[in-house]
Amino acid sequence: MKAKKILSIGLVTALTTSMLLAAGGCNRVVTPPEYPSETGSETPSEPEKKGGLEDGSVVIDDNFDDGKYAGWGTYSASGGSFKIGVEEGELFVDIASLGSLEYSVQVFKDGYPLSEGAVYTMEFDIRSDIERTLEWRHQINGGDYHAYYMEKDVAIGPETKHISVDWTMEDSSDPAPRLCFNLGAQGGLEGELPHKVYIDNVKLTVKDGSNALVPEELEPPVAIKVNQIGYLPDSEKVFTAPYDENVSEFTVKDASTGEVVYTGTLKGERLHSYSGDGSQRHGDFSDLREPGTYVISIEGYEDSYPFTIGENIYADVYKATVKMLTLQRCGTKVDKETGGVFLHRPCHMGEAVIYGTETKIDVSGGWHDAGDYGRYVVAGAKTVKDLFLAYTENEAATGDDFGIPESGNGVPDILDEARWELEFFLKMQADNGGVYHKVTCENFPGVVMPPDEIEQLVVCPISTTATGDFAAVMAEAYVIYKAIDADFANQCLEASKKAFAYMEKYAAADTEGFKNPEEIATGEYPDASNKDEFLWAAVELFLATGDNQYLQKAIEIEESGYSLGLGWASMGTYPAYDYLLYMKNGGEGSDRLQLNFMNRLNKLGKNDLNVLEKDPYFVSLKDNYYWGSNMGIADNGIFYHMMYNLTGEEQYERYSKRAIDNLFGINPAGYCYVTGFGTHSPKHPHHRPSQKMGEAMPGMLVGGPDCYLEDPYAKAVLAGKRGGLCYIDNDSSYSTNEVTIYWNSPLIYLLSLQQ
Ligand code: G3I
Ligand code: 9MR
Ligand code: ZN
Repeated sequence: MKAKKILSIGLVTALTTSMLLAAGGCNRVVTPPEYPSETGSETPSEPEKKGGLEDGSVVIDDNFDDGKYAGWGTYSASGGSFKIGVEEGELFVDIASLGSLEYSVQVFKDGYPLSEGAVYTMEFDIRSDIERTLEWRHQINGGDYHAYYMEKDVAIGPETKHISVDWTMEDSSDPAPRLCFNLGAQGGLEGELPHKVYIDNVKLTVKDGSNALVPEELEPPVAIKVNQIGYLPDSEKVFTAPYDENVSEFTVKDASTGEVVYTGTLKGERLHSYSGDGSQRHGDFSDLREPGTYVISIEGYEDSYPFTIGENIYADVYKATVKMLTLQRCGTKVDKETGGVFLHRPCHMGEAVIYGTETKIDVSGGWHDAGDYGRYVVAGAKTVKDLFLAYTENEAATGDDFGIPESGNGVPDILDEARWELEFFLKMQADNGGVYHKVTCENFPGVVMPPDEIEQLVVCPISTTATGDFAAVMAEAYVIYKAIDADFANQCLEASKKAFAYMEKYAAADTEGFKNPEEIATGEYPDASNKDEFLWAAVELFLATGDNQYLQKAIEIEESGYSLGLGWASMGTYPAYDYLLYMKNGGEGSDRLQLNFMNRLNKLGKNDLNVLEKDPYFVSLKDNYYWGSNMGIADNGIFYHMMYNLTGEEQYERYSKRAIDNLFGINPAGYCYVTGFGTHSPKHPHHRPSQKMGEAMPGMLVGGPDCYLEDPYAKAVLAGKRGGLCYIDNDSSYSTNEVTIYWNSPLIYLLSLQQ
């Protein structure tokens, strides 16, 4: 409705999606947990399938009278340019350029559900300064973005038009659809520009809800959590179950015969869960060594998922996690033998234009980052480093028979795979030594196979984080490939030195890090601090060459502050560990640097141990599950193993292994988070090839719980959930259910230790 003054204005720059939604977050007010209660003694009630919605119930009711437009956002692509805001109680869209697509100018509303079988009345008022048309639609917000209901070519002009339509939702219920007003180019429309369109009194009501199917509540996880893949015969074998004063015993039963093969006592300690799923406790059946497939049974609870005790039980998942990288290869075909249904023609073979120039270069190769097909240097560097660690730590485990194209060539497959990325990296280095941050198209593609993303590739500007990472992995590549292919190794070392020289010139001046250029909407990988990357480069170059200038630089950076970590942004733990191991093995260097590194790692390690000992799921995140939390858990597994190697303290080794138990099922949501493995694993990852083929590519670790609810689907279905329960197996939820090369790689490392 119209009001007198201009109340608020939002500005949209081209090619960004701005979410004007209420922010999620773990410090948000949460509703109390529904399951299980703090005593943990209740089993969950069966989810009900409720039928029907009340007639007349209001789903959307926005009249903009308060000047706000919560839940509304904008998307623009292919040249659309516009602003939105509220003026006199109406939502206005001030269009400067239509772009080339209907949705080049898109105003949308999120945050409402649609129920299958319901008859809705959709109403709104609309007018425009000029005679033009618009398209409006309710659509799925992800995947193929198909419409549930839409009208095209609706004529509008200066006279307010009241639209009122009844329609039936025929698709499956969708808890997070999107209502879109597409105001870009409509079949040759060339109206006067700029012009304004005004939207008001947007209302969606249930006209007839008698046949509506209301979605079931999310099914609660099975209460007894086990490592769904299983346990090695001589390993410690633990599980997690709700704390319950009424029972003290558990049994392990043969999964097929039901015969009890082991009886044990549940541990007494009551462990607080940060995920709102009640107190928990542990059980231990390490003494059971007999190979077989079993379940855990506790009176009053559903049996656990089955698990296996046996030698080599991680061999298949290990190979599959490595092969995922092969299947993510870009600039090549994936044949049927390697890829099965995920085979495809060579992809992304065209030259890429260097941003802001007309120069085109060949940057083919490397791995697709994730569910999208971008190739990002900082992400690739972490992945390569984890593969190097797996190789140097346990060379025996890095076989030559993983079923990748180079299998059987006499070089460990893990090194063949890493080299695929390194060859691409070499193409990403500019003449001045700097390394381009990434190569992607301007926007994320739709749900298409890799060769069907055919938009122009753009090489984005050099970043110091990419350059530092590049220098580090290239220096280590020299060491690793020296005996395999000396020419390649030398090429890596030269490239590393060149990148390092660039860092010496430009790193200090760069305090902001890479930012997406205006037209580019793909993954940003922002990171304002390049010190850890620079430190990493200095340490690896010192280890590769023994040259003191690099050691001096490492000392200087270390003393000026940097962040530890094994992620794509903070990576200081890699150089710290590599240097400490070198010194431990009798290397010559700076004792002071050794002491500083060790002090920092010890502090971090001890802090973690304190939390880990009290956490039911063996993680130190407490309730802070962020985007890619499974990487955090896997990275910590690496860190604890590093600490074990450095200190010999058994507790670290114990928790390093527990990271695998967590990822394979002992977590709040009860998933084995690797596609294709375990009984309850993700089936609908946000991964375009999997979405396109209608089945999950195996061997991929999904991102896992993200309590900040960073996509519309997660916002809709996970509201009120906490910590490790903020996970949803739906391909629209890119913030919890995407996959990436650098979430797989720490798991590859952990599994390599178990071979
Ligand atoms: O780590 C902090 C945590 O300490 C803090 O408490 C919390 C709340 O502010 O935020 C955490 O940071 C999060 C960060 O990931 C952790 O790495 C950010 O909120 C979160 O937005 C950020 O998400 C990143 C996401 O891109 C969006 O930029 C993911 O790490 C990153 O893995 C993901 O990467 C995408 C690429 O852009 C594109 N390709 C797919 C890939 C995977 O989804
Ligand atoms: O598919 C994209 C995924 O690979 C990214 O990690 C994610 C975060 O940047 O974004 C996904 O793309 C979504 C985009 O950000 C917003 N519109 C919907 C896209 C996915 O359906
Ligand atoms: Zn490709």
